[in-house]
Amino acid sequence: MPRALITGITGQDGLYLAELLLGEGYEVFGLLRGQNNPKRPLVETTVPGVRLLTGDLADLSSLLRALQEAQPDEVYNLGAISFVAYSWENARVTSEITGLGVLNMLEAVRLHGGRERGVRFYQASSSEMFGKVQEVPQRESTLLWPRSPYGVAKVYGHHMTINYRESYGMHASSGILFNHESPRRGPEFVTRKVSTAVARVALGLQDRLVLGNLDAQRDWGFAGDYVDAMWRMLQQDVADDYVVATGRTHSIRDLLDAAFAHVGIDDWSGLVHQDPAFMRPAEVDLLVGDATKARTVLGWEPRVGFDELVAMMVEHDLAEQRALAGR
Ligand code: GDR
Repeated sequence: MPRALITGITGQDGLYLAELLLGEGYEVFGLLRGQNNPKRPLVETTVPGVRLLTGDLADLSSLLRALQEAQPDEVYNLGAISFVAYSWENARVTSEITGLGVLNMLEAVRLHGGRERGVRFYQASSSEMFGKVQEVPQRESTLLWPRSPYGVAKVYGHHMTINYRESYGMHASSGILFNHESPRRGPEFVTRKVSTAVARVALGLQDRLVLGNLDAQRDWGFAGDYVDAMWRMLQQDVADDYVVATGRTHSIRDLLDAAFAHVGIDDWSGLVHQDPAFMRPAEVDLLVGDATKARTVLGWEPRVGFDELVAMMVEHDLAEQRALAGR
């Protein structure tokens, strides 16, 4: 039975990846941070087969202990402070967890004898590293130009992953994932913020939605598809870096069009308001990825398109909000 350790098990991707690995017959371990973590019940009910270990990306010895307990064949480093807007106000802690946390995990795998034991490592890198894009679409070789403390920290983790591969011969791969969403997305991210608000407007529970920049463009895919790309990367004989994206980009306005249309509202102009509080000090204007390498080498394809993704999220939130309102 192959064994996997996932950091960031409480997040959207951790849950989807755990489901995938359990389905593939893995023994799955999840790293949980902190004392009495409030997300423990979520993990225990969503993926009951996962064995939870405690540890913190800021604490190397806790990572070593987790590796000793889990004895993993594959390590998926999904843990991070992942909300870009938060990273300006909390640049230091974002750098320590999202950046230096990667070094700690790589170093723990190395000290654990990862290369000798054949441990394979996945780093969750991000399209935010492209920031002020130097090429359209963005591919593995595109110059990185991050625009947020979060993006800078992810660049550090990405290059450190490559460095451990090159310095120590570790099987360490970096997946440069573009935005990926689902009904499990946190409410602070724009897709879920919109899908929840649209459901509540349709049910008469809310009359307006307040957003920031409506002109930014993102390449949005379905998180369930993207964890499959992570797994495929670690099944390769040779570790490498891959862009994972749909190749299609949409603005926040397109997102609003699709979400409101799903509940029969064609003109949302009176329902959406803009507030500078949601604007970012520096914006990533246009992200669109070229996943040719992932398609050809990994045989990976995104299955869920933009309209289907938005419909899935709005439907989920309609059911959830109805249930909450009925309580
Ligand atoms: P992003 O996701 O920063 O791309 O990072 P997010 O959904 O937060 O923002 C996407 C775009 O929407 C604009 N926007 C708003 N965003 C939020 N959150 N709230 C608003 O009210 C709002 N109004 C407009 C933003 O300005 C931005 O342009 C996500 C995260 O999951 C990262 O961890 C991951 O690395 C990248 O995707 C790939």
